[in-house]
Amino acid sequence: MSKIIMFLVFLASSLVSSAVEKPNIILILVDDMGYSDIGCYGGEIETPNLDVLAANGMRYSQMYNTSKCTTTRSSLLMGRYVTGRTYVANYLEGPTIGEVLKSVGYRTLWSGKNHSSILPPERGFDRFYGFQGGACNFWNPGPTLQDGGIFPHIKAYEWMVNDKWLKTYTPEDPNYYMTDEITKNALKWLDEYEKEDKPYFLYLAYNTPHWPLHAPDKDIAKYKGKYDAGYQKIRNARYKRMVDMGIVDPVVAPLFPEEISDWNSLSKEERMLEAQRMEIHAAMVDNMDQNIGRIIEKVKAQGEFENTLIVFLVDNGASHERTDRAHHTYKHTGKEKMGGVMSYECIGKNWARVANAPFAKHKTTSHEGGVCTPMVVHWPKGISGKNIWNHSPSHLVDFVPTFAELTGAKYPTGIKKLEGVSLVPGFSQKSLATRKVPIGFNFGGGKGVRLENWKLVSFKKGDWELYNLSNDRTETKNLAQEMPEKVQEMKKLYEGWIANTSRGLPQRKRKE
Ligand SMILES: [Ca+2]
Repeated sequence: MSKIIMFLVFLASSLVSSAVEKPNIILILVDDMGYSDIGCYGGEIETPNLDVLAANGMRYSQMYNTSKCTTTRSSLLMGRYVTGRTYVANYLEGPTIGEVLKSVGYRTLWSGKNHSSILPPERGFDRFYGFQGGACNFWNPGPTLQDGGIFPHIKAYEWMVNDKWLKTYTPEDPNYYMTDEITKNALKWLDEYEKEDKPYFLYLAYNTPHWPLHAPDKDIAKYKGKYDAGYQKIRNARYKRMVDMGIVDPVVAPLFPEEISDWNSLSKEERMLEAQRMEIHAAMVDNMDQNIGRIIEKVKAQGEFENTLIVFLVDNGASHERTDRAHHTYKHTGKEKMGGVMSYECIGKNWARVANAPFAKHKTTSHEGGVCTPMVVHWPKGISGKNIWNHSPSHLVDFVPTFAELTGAKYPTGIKKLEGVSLVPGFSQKSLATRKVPIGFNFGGGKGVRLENWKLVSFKKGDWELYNLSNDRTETKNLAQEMPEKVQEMKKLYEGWIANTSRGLPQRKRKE
């Protein structure tokens, strides 16, 4: 019996009938967005739909991802830490989140980005629309234009569209925009399965606001001139809003003193281009929120809103990477319209540091700006209270234990135990028992470990840094010199954790 089939047998035997109606679960994962980009986390970007979910639900202040797309997505799928630069988890170590939920009767749907090496329809997902890789041109993911003309494309990934695998995907619709299409597919499935007597798990993996910066003109127009004040002023204004909204305590979480270029040292033209980049980033986030609004509207229209758990989070902090062209030999003229199909702009490190305020650093680092994500959770039937902040340190490996507890699914025994803990007690505002297991971080040059309020972290060849997050949430006072014994204790914890994570298997290719 193959290992995968064995997991499914284990899981099927755990099928329980429950008097309580199982909730639908909508898990929304977005890509490379900053901690304070959305309105309900202090951002100036308009996100009314998420803000309403937050006002009627719960926000997390210390939820963690892995600092990078691939490891986050693999960790989320498997409920296990996937680390290193390997990009590939050991998918035979246990069932996927889709398989876990399918075993207790869920309809499992996945629309958007994959970026793991599994094929969703083979591993627990009834339906998949989306692509296998990390980033696409939002206007056209294919290698040619609709009229067959060549344009500056990124690596053209395999797509699944209308339940068929395609080597490359050039949509017929000249007005195609990926974020909208990811939503449209999800809405189509919700209609298709409306009469079915099964709860659903919808994994909505939007690629936005990842590079390249692409957004509809009408959304960009809303932000015209909004970023002309420059990096420092926008970052300070965000921080002030976070303080005024009670999101951060200025004593415990001063704004991290990031190195950011002096806006006034830029030429007039550079300032204009930089402001334009952030306008498009804002438009992408705004557009994403509009799409989330369409999903909410559908769930309400189907009478399912009260018993649908909606979770929103980001796969890693905003990206410092500077890329302004496609990955191939197209010769850029410099006259491509920014935000259009021919352009490949990104926000770069200065705006990333604004987007990640109040934290330090960015994507790929294990500092808070790399790994701490906003998380909004909404579930009228299951969350007691409204407008609540949850301050328990948590990690996306907690989703499998959480969803298993909520649905009665039994994770197989006899294999490596799950490393996460269930977030369910927090939904009824019960304090989580102090988390006894560490939360670990490792991607590329970033590594770290957190237990209770202590965090040990380093980046590239830097020394270990030690922080007490209970009184220094933004990692401004490194205690490593003062407390060498604590460093040693945390280092041991890190080494024990990393030895147990999933690393380094060869990537598996899809068979024809
Ligand atoms: Ca990402």
